[in-house]
Amino acid sequence: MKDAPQSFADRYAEAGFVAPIDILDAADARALRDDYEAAETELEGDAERLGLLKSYPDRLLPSFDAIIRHPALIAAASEALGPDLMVWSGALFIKEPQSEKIVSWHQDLTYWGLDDAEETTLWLALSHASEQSGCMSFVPGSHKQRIVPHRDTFDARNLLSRGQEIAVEVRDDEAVAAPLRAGQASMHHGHLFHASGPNRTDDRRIGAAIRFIKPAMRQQNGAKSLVTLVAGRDDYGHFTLADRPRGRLHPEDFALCREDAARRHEILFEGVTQA
Ligand SMILES: O=C(O)CCC(=O)C(=O)O
Repeated sequence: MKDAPQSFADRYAEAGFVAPIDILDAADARALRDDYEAAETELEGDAERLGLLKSYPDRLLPSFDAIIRHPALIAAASEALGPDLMVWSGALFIKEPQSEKIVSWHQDLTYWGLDDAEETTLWLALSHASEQSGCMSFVPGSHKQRIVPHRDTFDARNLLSRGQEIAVEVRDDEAVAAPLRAGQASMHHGHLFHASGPNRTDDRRIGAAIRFIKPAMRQQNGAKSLVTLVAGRDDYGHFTLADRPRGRLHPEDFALCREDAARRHEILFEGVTQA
């Protein structure tokens, strides 16, 4: 007798990830990318605001605020976390054409200063993420371990802020690549081992890493990071709830993002002497 297909929640619980998940059609994914790239053009030469745009597209562009509330993303995140959901971050990971930038093997929750593991990432591809362009790879089942030791490399090739990598051996033959078409997403657990390679194509590889958490989570140092309540209720008040963006690239939204970035920088680099 053939086994019944596993449910989404069972696949996620067992492997620590699910991919691919259809979210947007090609035209809508393209429109979202175009909106982001138009904003990049508008901010050309302004490295500080470009950096904030990459870290907070959902706070600075109404199109990205709408995306983090997309019913298909909410449905997927709810499978892992239930009905009450906040977005803790919606930052973009971009690899330019023919870029050597990589992401080393890591577990997301290592340095975010959160007190629990009630978190999942929906990584939404805004361009094709193939093995050639540096899609993510996951080690199935590795989320069942708690956080393993990491070391900081501060390698300039690494897209991660501390160049952090897992200090124990990760065998490449244990890893599974998760290619995505533009508009598809993968979902992964905050303890899952994952990494990605360089971009050997002539197009940018762009993905929005949308981090959903349960409202009961908190920053261990008591900081009230800026988050967006995207489904259900917040009965805890552990975070600062963001309103929708005031407009497109609005100065007051930049000010809020700037303040939050300083708060998060402190959390991320706590105890680090070399930055
Ligand atoms: O974009 C990438 O290649 C890596 C992203 C990542 O590590 C994450 O979303 O947790």
